[in-house]
Amino acid sequence: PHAVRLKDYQPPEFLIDRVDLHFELDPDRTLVESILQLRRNPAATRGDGSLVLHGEQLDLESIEIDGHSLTGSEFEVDQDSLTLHRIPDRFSLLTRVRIHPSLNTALEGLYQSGDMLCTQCEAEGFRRITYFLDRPDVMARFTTTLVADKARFPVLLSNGNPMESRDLDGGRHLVRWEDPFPKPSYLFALIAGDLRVIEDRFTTASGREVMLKIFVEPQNVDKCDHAMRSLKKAMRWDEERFGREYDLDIFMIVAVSHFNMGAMENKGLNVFNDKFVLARSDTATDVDFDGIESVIAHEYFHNWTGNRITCRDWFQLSLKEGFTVYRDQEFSADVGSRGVKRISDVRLLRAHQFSEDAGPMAHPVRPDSYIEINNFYTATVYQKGAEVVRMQANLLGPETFRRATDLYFERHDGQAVTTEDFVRCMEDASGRDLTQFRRWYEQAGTPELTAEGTFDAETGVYSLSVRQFTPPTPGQPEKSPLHVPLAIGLLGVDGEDLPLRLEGESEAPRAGTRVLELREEEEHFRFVGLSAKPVPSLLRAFPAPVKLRFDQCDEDLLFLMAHDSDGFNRWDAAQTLMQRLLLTLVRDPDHVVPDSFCDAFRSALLDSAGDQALLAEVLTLPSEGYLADQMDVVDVDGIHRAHAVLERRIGECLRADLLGVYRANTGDGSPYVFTPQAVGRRAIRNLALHYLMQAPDAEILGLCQDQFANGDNMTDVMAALRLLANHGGAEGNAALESFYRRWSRESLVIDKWFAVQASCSREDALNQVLHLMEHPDFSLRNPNRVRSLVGVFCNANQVRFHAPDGGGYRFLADRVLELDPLNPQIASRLLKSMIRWRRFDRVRQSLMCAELHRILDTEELSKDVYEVASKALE
Ligand code: BAL
Ligand code: ZN
Repeated sequence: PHAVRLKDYQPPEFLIDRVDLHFELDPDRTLVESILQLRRNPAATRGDGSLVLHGEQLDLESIEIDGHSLTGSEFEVDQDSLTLHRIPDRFSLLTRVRIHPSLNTALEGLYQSGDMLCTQCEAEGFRRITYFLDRPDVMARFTTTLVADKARFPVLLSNGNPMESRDLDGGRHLVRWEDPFPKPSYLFALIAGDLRVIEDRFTTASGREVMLKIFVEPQNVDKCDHAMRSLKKAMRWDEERFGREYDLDIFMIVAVSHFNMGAMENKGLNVFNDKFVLARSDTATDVDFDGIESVIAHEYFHNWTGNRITCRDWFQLSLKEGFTVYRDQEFSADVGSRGVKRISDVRLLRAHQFSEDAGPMAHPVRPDSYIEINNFYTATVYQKGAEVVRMQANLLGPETFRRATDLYFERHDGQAVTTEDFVRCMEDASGRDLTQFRRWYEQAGTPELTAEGTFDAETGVYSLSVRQFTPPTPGQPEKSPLHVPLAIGLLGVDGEDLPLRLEGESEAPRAGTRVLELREEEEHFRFVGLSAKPVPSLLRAFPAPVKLRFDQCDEDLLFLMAHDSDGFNRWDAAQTLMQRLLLTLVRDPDHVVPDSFCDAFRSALLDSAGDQALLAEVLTLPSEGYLADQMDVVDVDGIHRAHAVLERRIGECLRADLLGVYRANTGDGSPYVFTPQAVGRRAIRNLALHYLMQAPDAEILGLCQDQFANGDNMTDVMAALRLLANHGGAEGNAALESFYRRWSRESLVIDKWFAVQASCSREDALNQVLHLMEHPDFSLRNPNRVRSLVGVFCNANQVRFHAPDGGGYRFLADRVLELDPLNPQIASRLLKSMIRWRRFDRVRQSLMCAELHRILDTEELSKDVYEVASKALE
């Protein structure tokens, strides 16, 4: 397989103005007739005059140019293209092809999910539907006619507005859709199925009525209210915050059970993994409700950031994804708790993106080469991309940033553009020079800031020096300094914010946070007018995706944890303290957890004035995976043991306090609500139960069993089930059995049942997972099922996946090889859990390496898996 490079980008030689598609739908054998209106692109550099269309796995039946059938000598077809020679500058091309949705296990293009037919075209799936210029800079107006058996497929959907609907002979019917907005092929969608619809209406800011429809399989009609509420909230928010109105008369969402990603923003017809649509309080947890709200918003926001303005090429993926993630993060912060949202976003960034940036697949936010673009739907493109937008928003300030995004929408509406075009709008609207800032898009790796501070009591000056360094990443041995916004505060002896006056400034700014803009490798700042040694609070609200090395003593961290006006840094101080203690316990298993730690934990726990969700974040230990990232050589067993020791110690020494918090936050019998307050109460209560269950006596076990049996919502039931399953024994087995019996008909709940067992740290976890692979409900063909069993075991069960006998690695490699011919995207995503093998001890290194070689030596690997395995071994 060869790499595609950004530097080789060429504009398309032809443009497509109109596309008329006609589908005769049949799961086994669908006919696709396509008529394209093509013309030469005046902006293209002339090639040899021929036209090369993308096409894969298509059985070509006939071709016509301007009504004339072509003979075999007038075109060439190979595995991935159709080449036409000697063609006019402007012409109409008709192709007829057959495709086979029921055999499509890769879930790209048109495929069968349960009883329905659906599509997934991003990034390059449209070429599995018909011959086309399947690249995002070719934007065309689509008309789609769908013909199918009416009894089997009563609902037929595509992009845009419905224009015609009529019955045909033989029990068939026809529906025609027209999308007035030019779009790239990756935004095409069609759906055919026996679906129920939930309807609502939305009146836009300018007074237009939009029909909102959510389509689901019949058994799920009672699980759509939250999704509909979320959609309406998102539509209103985008009008208010970004001035963006919806543009069609109808907006549709369809929930499908077999889906590779979370969801897809096809124009007017968003197709969703049903996990991000369906929720009832007894079947979905708070995390699910939250995920639905943000994914519905994310896909809706793409209508402007992705669809109206799209990417010129796939290297620009972050243009739409980074910006849209930023927008959905801001939405969630506005409708929920901003502080908690920031913490959970940074937790995710540190856990996934920082580790990606430190591994063999590290790449810039705007990558410059790929073998398979599906491998680049990554935490770097999405989450770091969002941080890069956030930094620009913060550098510009809210009003200027809004002017800059208005300019972006006005200047580029209807175009396929680049991240460079985005940054230029930021510059043009603000007058700022972002030349150096652009390096954030170009350089991979997580920058490390090393800070040192000293206080001179005689002069009242606090001196801060900051060095920045970005480690080498594949293909980028040396980095240049970045433009880094560093938000800081200084706390006085009573914990209040001090004014931050830099030497040479005549006026003292107001007390609070100040943003320093770093540009050089090393910079020095002198804050004057201080009467006592301050406690510095650096990186407030996490202003840049960097690691900070700053040697702060435990006392200062405890002080920040108690007093920092910045909620994020209160949390971060607690995390640093816990991380320090845990790493000490890893190195020295005999280390005694100091009473001062329990005291600090207790006073935070009993601070009932605070936001409970924030408190739960503060009191949650850093994960085993995150601790692993802090070690040069990962000590898998030591980390697991240290984690267990500390959790048990918290449970024992704070038993009475935890029980008090548990009881104080027990529901009053009123029905489930998804509000930040209610979510916070459930979070702190279940965290208390979690610590209590680390060394449970009969009373605690009884509480947990009671919560499992009588909990009136899935958040509480799942929390108790997870604890009982980890506790094991008869109680654990009984809970798992009863849960299965109760929910065996709810596929998304059964995913949870698989996931709980896959994450269970009991010693025979791998055997249990192997046993579950034989369960009648397990299928390699359903990505959600694969993720909940195989994915969870390999990513969320560090100690068992990395068992020293290599059983976990063999298991993963076997699954990757089994899945690759079926669904390469899912296979390659799973494989990523083994690519950072160099961080482990020699025994584990050689075991992982052997499995990676076994994969790479396999014939007919997909590009997806080949790219990940080969880069891992480079
Ligand atoms: N565009 C793929 C799914 C998403 O990021 O919204
Ligand atoms: Zn997206």
